[in-house]
Amino acid sequence: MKIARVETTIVKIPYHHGGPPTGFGGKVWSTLDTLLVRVDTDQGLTGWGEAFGYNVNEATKVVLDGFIGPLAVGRDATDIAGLNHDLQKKTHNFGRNGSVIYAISGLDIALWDIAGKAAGLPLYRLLGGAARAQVPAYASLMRYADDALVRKITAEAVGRGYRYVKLHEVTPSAVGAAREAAGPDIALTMDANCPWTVREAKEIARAVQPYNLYWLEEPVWPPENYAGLAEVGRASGIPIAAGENAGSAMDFHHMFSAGAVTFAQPSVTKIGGITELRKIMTLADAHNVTVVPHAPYFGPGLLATLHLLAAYPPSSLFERLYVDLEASLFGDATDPQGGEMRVPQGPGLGHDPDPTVVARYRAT
Ligand code: SMN
Ligand code: MG
Repeated sequence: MKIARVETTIVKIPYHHGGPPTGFGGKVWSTLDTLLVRVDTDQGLTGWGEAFGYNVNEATKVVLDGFIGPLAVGRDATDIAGLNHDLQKKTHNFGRNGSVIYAISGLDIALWDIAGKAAGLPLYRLLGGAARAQVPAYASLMRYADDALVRKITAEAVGRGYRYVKLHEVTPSAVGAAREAAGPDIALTMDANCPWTVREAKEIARAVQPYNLYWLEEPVWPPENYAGLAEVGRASGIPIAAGENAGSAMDFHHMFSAGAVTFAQPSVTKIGGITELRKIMTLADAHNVTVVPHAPYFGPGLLATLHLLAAYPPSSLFERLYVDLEASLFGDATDPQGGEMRVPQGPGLGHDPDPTVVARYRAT
């Protein structure tokens, strides 16, 4: 079975989150955007993947359309690991981290979808998972930079059944506000997105100690300062989480060797897809690290992450970005119920993007 075609579409869906317009990476997000990767085989099977993402969707699309897609056409669609390895080697000098590996990730997810469909099995079964109906999720709040809003939205997320809440805030007072709203029994985490020197990070970590954080995520600049992360973790006793900005399993090897993290956060649409993420799960096991994938997205990457978690024995968490979308690519499959996400039970990823939603919200 050969890869006959690789096609990309960007879908932009309006959303709300209970606060004023916000976003990540210096951009205000008025829509939540998904880069869909459709792969057709010469045997008539179609798979769907998702490549990261958001602010670089247009760039990743160009890489898929002009570089990775053409390299993949004509290759054996069932040789997923072989093709992933070959593409990584061929393209290494054009970007081990960024749009090139994101493009390979989207392709890899689509090929796993095809493999599941060909076998007639949900992906988590193919990955060796037992029947598992749901996985617990954490509410990943947008950045509000407003303690009153943090208090309100945290209370709302807990009211919706979440037992785990992540803040994208950078002040101890915001964490205090969230702790007050959540009460003592909810696991609270703080994602700073790499702002501080090691010394500054240690000070902030000391200041948030009373709030009993479940993890502190990416406190240090730059993200690959693994020794710095290890130092903050040691000094504060707060478990450190990181990994969404790593580019490969080898990056995680360095991270784990430095003792940098308690929680590893590879992102399936960034790291090289399901193939690369599974390597990291094995590596993490050997280092006594728990994988909690980065997954603030709503396309096939969300579904792929659910399958990976369903096939991952240590108990872990799904990251559900705490926003409400105007429309969903997969009906109610992207909605949590009582703080848990349902694991799709259909073949492959379990759902194809709804063509009416794609047609209505497609940007390209
Ligand atoms: C994040 C990164 C990129 C886009 C959205 C959110 C954030 C997370 O760091 O961990 O979800
Ligand atoms: Mg993060």
